[in-house]
Amino acid sequence: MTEQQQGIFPAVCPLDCPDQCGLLLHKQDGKIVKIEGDPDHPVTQGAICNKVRNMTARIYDDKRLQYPMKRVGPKGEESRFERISWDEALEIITARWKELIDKEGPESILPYSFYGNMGRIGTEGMDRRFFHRMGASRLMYAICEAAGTEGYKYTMGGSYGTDPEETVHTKLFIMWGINAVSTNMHQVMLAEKARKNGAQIIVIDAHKNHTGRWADWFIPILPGTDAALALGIMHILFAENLTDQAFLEQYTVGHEELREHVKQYDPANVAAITGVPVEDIYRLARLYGQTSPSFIRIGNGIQHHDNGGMCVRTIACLPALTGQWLHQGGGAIKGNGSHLEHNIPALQRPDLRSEPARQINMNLLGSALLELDPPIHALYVYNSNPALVAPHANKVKEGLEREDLFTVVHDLFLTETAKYADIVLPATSSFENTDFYRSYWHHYVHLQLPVIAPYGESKANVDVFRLLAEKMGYEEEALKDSDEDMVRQALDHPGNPALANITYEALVDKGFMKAAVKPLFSGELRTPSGKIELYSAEMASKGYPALPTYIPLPQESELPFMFIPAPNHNFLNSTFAHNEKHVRMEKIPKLHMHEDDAAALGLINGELARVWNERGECELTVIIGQDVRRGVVVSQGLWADSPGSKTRVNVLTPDRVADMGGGATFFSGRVGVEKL
Ligand SMILES: Nc1nc2c(c(=O)[nH]1)N[C@H]1C(S)=C(S)[C@@H](COP(=O)(O)OP(=O)(O)OC[C@H]3O[C@@H](n4cnc5c(=O)[nH]c(N)nc54)[C@H](O)[C@@H]3O)O[C@H]1N2
Ligand SMILES: Nc1nc2c(c(=O)[nH]1)N[C@H]1C(S)=C(S)[C@@H](COP(=O)(O)OP(=O)(O)OC[C@H]3O[C@@H](n4cnc5c(=O)[nH]c(N)nc54)[C@H](O)[C@@H]3O)O[C@H]1N2
Ligand code: SF4
Ligand SMILES: [Mo]
Repeated sequence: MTEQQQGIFPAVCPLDCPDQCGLLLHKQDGKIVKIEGDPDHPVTQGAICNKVRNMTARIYDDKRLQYPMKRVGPKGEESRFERISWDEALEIITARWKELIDKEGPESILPYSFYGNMGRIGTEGMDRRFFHRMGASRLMYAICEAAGTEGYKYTMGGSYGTDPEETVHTKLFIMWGINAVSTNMHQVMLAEKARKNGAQIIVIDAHKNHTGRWADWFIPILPGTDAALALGIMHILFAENLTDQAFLEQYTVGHEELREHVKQYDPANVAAITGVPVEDIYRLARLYGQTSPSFIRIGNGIQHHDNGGMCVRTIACLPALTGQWLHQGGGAIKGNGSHLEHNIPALQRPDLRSEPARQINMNLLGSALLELDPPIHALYVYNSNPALVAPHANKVKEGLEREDLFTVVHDLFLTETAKYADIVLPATSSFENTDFYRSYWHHYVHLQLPVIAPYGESKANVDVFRLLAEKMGYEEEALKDSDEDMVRQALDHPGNPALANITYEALVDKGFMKAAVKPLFSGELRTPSGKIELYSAEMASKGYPALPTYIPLPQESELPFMFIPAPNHNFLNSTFAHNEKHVRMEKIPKLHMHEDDAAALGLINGELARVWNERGECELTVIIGQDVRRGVVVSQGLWADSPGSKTRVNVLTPDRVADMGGGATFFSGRVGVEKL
């Protein structure tokens, strides 16, 4: 840690947000007193969101955990905890684990984590090494972008998209299923620059939220039907000769098959499926076919559905039809993670695992805890708050309530999940740790060095796993590596020349560096054919349609409303849901509903409604208007419980798994709504 007690220190935002902003931390008397954007960061340019501008309130929140604790009351809401020492905590944990490994085998232990903090050595470094060495059950990290990432990969060979900095040259933006004003604000800033040079902005969404209101043209669509709209656009592009034939011939596979295939998606059909009027489908297709450069920002919203993988796979074909990948600022971004890929085997060391182990989809945590055979007897949760974020929350809760389940939670706060823990461990914030970060949207890699001392007795993930390894008696050198060793190992990646100049030293010197990603489209992709695969033999071999296809959502019940429980503006998933300042900014948990639906139910604006289905119920305040279609209701944010409140929207979400990647289907559920 820097010994300086005053000054301004460079930092990176640790949150699971594509923007990964450069920050400046103002420190006085050893404490961070102000967080602002780093004006020298080329992408984020000094602008940051309100969430992080107010994050000092979270770092020094008096509810922050300061020392390890053990549970002394029953599991759950009422749970009471007692302070213990780190030694005692580590002893209790490892004694229990050793006993389980002896009696039940290591697969009876399940790690559960996600990206509460995006630092790589802390989220997919020492932890992975430790659990590989142990032989624990493996977690399938499928809660966020898995379906869309797999779908995009069939078309484009990996998470390779446009460099967002180039989108200042774009003339047409299609923000497709992304609430970018709240979730990717710097893409909005870049689009604003382009707008000054005449760019148009189209938003396609199920909800006219901040982003829809910002658009030049907002296109409301029925949830889960976006693939049909994309196929309708393709139909018109081929029919009206708006495709780039030279590009299709040189860089794609299957354009002739696609031309035939999309004849069935005539605009009248597509209008009936999507709820988008025929004239609008023509207008959209022609604008897309005639404007260059055009850019599609593919959001997470469209892939949190049963058909999400195929939907993203389909939209990802569009830029190829008009040859957009060869135009500066043209193309698409679903994610850009593959451009910056570090040396994953060197960081995670899967070779430390001696036997293959079962893999458990994190979206199925409830059933995993209740139904798996052989059962899970111990859960270790870090960087995640599954009691609030995982689907089918009542099932998760029932699983966490199991008396015979030994649960450890490592977090900064006593989260809803931690209330079910046997042992709670206090975590440092990212500004107390060393780690490297790489954005999944822009092309920069950042290094964070500790700026402040650990809060209370809190420890970083990496430190806890090193201690646990020692206590388990694991001797491998990889479990003793320092933070710096691990950053070096991860960045040393001959397989990705774009990282060649990015070393630990260079990052210490510069703070952040841009990866040397080839400008524009190189023409060589990591698909089986090396080309953009409009037709995918690989998909066919896995039982998917080889060509982009609209697959209707299964209708899970007869309940009248499709329910979209999306993220909100002032939280980040459930992060900040425990912090007063952010809760105040967000006010109350709401349910957006069409005025005609509300009238039919006798609901008036601002009234509490009961929202329910076969999985659970919650109570939300209805906001009535025309921002959603009839038959669709939208909530925003993953709210923490307050006494007596029923605001956990995930009690309503399905734990069905999407078509690809084991992805979540948060937005494909149905609910009933009634006056309370
Ligand atoms: N402020 C804030 N920022 C965040 C987060 C947060 O919680 N709060 N979370 C972070 C994380 S982890 C992620 S993954 C990203 C997610 O951010 P985004 O990529 O923006 O994804 P979502 O917000 O999940 O959904 C985006 C939009 O999809 C719409 N939608 C839902 N179903 C459909 C559909 O079938 N078709 C269409 N066209 N639209 C649909 C929703 O109404 C919503 O407006 O944001 C990150 N940034
Ligand atoms: N209904 C609905 N549910 C959703 C979504 C949705 O749109 N709608 N979005 C889904 C998506 S896209 C995602 S990505 C998931 C996100 O799910 P999670 O990754 O679980 O996200 P958070 O709720 O932010 O919880 C992260 C936790 O990690 C803790 N943490 C932060 N830093 C550290 C650290 O360094 N060490 C440790 N040990 N803990 C730390 C934080 O305090 C916080 O409690 O939620 C999913 N759930
Ligand atoms: S949450 Fe996103 S927009 Fe806000 S500071 Fe962090 S990276 Fe930037
Ligand atoms: Mo996410």
